[in-house]
Amino acid sequence: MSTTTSQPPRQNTNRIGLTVLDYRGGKTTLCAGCGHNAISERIIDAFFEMGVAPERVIKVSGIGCSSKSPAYFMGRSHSFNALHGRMPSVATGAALANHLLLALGVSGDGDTASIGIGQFVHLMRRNLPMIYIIENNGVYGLTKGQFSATSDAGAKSKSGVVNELQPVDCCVEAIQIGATFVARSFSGDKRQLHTMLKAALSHRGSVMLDVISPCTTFNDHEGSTKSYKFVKDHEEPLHDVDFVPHFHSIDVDYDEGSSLNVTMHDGSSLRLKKLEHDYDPTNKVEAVKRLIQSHDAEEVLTGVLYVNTTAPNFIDMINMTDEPLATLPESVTRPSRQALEECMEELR
Ligand SMILES: Cc1ncc(C[n+]2csc(CCOP(=O)(O)OP(=O)(O)O)c2C)c(N)n1
Ligand code: SF4
Ligand SMILES: [Mg+2]
Repeated sequence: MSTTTSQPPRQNTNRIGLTVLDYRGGKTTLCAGCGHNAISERIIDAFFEMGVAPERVIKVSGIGCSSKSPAYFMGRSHSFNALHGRMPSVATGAALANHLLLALGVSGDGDTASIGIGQFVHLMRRNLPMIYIIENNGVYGLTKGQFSATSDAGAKSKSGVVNELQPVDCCVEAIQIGATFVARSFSGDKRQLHTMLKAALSHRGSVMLDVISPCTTFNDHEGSTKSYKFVKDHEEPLHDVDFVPHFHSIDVDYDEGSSLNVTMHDGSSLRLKKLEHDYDPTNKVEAVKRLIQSHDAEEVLTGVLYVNTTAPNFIDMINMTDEPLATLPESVTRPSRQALEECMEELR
C-alpha cells in the first residue's frame, strides 16, 4: 500500500509575498448582482497583482451603498467612512498628513455629483494624488432609488417617473478642472476596468474613474440608461487598454503603428490600441468634445479619456517635506517661542 502525505494547496503569491486573500475584506452586504461588488473584486485583483502593501493604503468614502463597499476589500488597510459628500476633504487631509500613503476614494454618483459636487471639483482642481472611483448607477441606491445628478434626461425610474434634468458628466467636470487621469468604464467589463485600475496605481495625480455600476434593485429596468442591458447595447470603447507594469516591462515588445504608449510616473506603460477612432487622450479639448458628442448620440463612451503625466500634483506644488507630516517630531512641527515672538513682532 502506498502512502501519500497531503500537502496544503500552493497559493500564488505576488511580488511582496502576499496571496489574494490578504487583499480581501468583510463579506458583502450589498444586493446580489450589484455592480459595486464587481468593482470591489477588480480592486482586489489589481492591488494584489501590482503588489501594493495593503497597510500602505487609506480607503476613504462617503455615504451610500457604494461608499459601504471599502469594507468589502483590503481589510488590512486604513479606512475612513466620512459624511455624505465629504470624502474629498477627509482624503485631502489624509494625503497631506502622510503623502506616502496611497489614497483610494470610493464614492457614488449621489455622493459625488449631487451633495458632494463642491468638494469633488476642489479635489480635482488640486490634482491631489489619489484614485477616486465613482460607482455610478444614476440613483441613490441606499435610499431606495431616487434619481441622482448623473441620471440622464429622459431616463425612467422603476416607478415610471421620467427625469427631466440634464446630467452632470463627472468626466467632463474632472477633465476641465484639473484631474490628470480620467477614464470611464463599466463594472461588467472585467478586463478594461482591471487594466485601468493597474494604470491608475502608477499615476501620481488625481485619477478619476467613473465606473457605470448598475443598481440591480432600483435601476436595472427598461427605460434606465444605467442598466446592464443599456450599457452593453450602447457602450462605445475608444481603444483597447493594455498595461505593462514597470517590473515586467523588460520582457515586453510593443507593436508599433496603431498603438499609443503612455509612460506612467513609475515607468510602467499604458498602451492604448486604437479601435475605429483616431483619438488622442492627451488632448483636453478633444476629450471634452468626444464626451459631449457621445452624450448627444446616447453612447456610453468608455476608455482612458484624458491623461497628463507632466502636470504637477498638489504635494509637489506645496513643496511638501519628504518625511510625512504625521511622523515628523513635535520639535520640528511646533514653532519655538522665539519664532512665535518674531512673528508677533512683525505684526505689531
Ligand atoms: C447629509 C445627508 N443627506 C442625505 C443622506 C441620505 N443619503 C444616504 S445615502 C444617499 C445617496 C447615496 O447615493 P449614491 O452616492 O449614488 O450611492 P449608491 O447608494 O447609489 O451607491 C443619501 C441621499 C445622508 N446620509 N446624509
Ligand atoms: S440597492 Fe442598488 S446600489 Fe444598493 S446594494 Fe442594492 S443593487 Fe447595489
Ligand atoms: Mg448611486
